[in-house]
Amino acid sequence: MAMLSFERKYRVRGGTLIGGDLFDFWVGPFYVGFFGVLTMFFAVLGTALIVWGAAMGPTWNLWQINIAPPDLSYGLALAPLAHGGLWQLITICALGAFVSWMLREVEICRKLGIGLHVPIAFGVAIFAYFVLVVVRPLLLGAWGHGFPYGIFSHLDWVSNVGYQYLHFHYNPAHMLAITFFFTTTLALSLHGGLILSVTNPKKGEPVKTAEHENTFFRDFIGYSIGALGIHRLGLFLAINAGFWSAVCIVISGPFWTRGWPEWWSWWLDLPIWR
Ligand code: 07D
Ligand code: 07D
Ligand code: U10
Repeated sequence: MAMLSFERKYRVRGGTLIGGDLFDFWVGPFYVGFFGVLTMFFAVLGTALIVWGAAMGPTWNLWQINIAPPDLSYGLALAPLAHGGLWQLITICALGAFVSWMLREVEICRKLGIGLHVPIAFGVAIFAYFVLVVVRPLLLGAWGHGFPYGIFSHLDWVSNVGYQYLHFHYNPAHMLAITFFFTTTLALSLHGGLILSVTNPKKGEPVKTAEHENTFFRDFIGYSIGALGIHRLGLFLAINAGFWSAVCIVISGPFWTRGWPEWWSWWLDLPIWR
């Protein structure tokens, strides 16, 4: 079915989570829905607050604009706008926009009658952000532990926090997260490469089939995970990358306050060596 006639067929009312028929329409290619309006509301407001913060600051250089969280001395209190209050409001807007965006994905899935895999995957990214700017600051007792909103300033934060634990690479959950990130790119490159190699043959050659795909990997590594399997694996790897990232940062501070290399002394302390 051509795309245009498919869209006409499926673009019917229903499947919304809230608001019934209100906002159940499309603008150009975009489905709107209650959560589309909510996304727009939070995104426009959040961006306006960032621009306001930039206007207060010393620079309009896009790379250097920085909206910092409150000083640690404010603890978990609300801060004055110019001293981190803006960061607090922007964080609320960001979470509002991300969660609304995810729920808009859910509504689209429901309309199409497909699974909720995409919104669930996005939920893991939101979870990692939520851990960085809400869970960890709450556990440490100050909003000042959140990361600053700025292109370069957030890099400084990552580096500084990393060195607070001497050598962040020794954080075992960071190792797991990195391994999942690397494996995700390996899996996507193998999958992208394999699909292109069978569906985009040289001129005059026929398009190949699933048997070719399976045989390639059976010849190569003795096993083929299959067409459905590689997508399950991809989602599993990517979700774990985000999940273990959240774990690696939430344990740094709330559950382990010394350098990460020291954590490994449990290995040296094993009774087996004594
Ligand atoms: C390609 C999808 C498109 C999304 C894009 C990002 C904005 C920000 C805001 C000026 C893959 C749009 C950017 C809306 C503009 C202002 C105030 C996704 C794609 C193109 N980071 N990070 C970047 C964010 C964190 C880290 C780039 C966001 C953590 C490192 C971009 C968040 C830690 C490096 C960016 C976030 C961290 C970057 C490219 C939120 C650990 C880089 C991102 C909301 C996760 C790289 C100058 C990209 C870079 C980079 C955005 C959080 C570490 C500006 C929105 C605190 C080490 N980050 N980041 O392609 O070049 O993502 O930085 O959590 O080296 Mg970051
Ligand atoms: C948080 C992004 C969420 C995004 C959302 C959507 C918009 C809309 C609109 C485009 C989680 C935003 C959307 C704004 C845009 C339009 C239209 C994703 C998030 C919801 N590290 N490290 C990680 C590596 C070192 C340190 C994670 C590698 C050093 C700290 C990952 C190396 C030190 C933290 C990772 C390395 C250090 C991390 C990041 C190598 C510094 C974290 C991925 C090769 C000296 C962070 C939850 C992530 C983390 C994190 C990888 C090195 C410190 C596993 C490969 C040794 C302090 N590092 N790191 O989390 O876990 O994505 O955050 O050396 O906080 Mg690290
Ligand atoms: C995959 C796949 C596959 C495919 C695929 C893909 C994965 C095999 C079949 C998809 C993959 C790709 C296309 C590849 C490229 C993708 C990436 C590299 C990922 C990164 C993507 C990007 C960088 C692009 C990002 C672009 C975005 C997010 C679009 C931006 C859009 C908007 C800003 C509009 C969003 C729409 C909303 C929120 C709802 C609708 C709203 C409107 C249309 C605006 C009008 C507003 C209203 C009516 C509401 C009014 C608002 C109000 C009242 C609030 C006002 C508030 C105030 C304060 C003023 O596996 O299969 O192929 O293709």
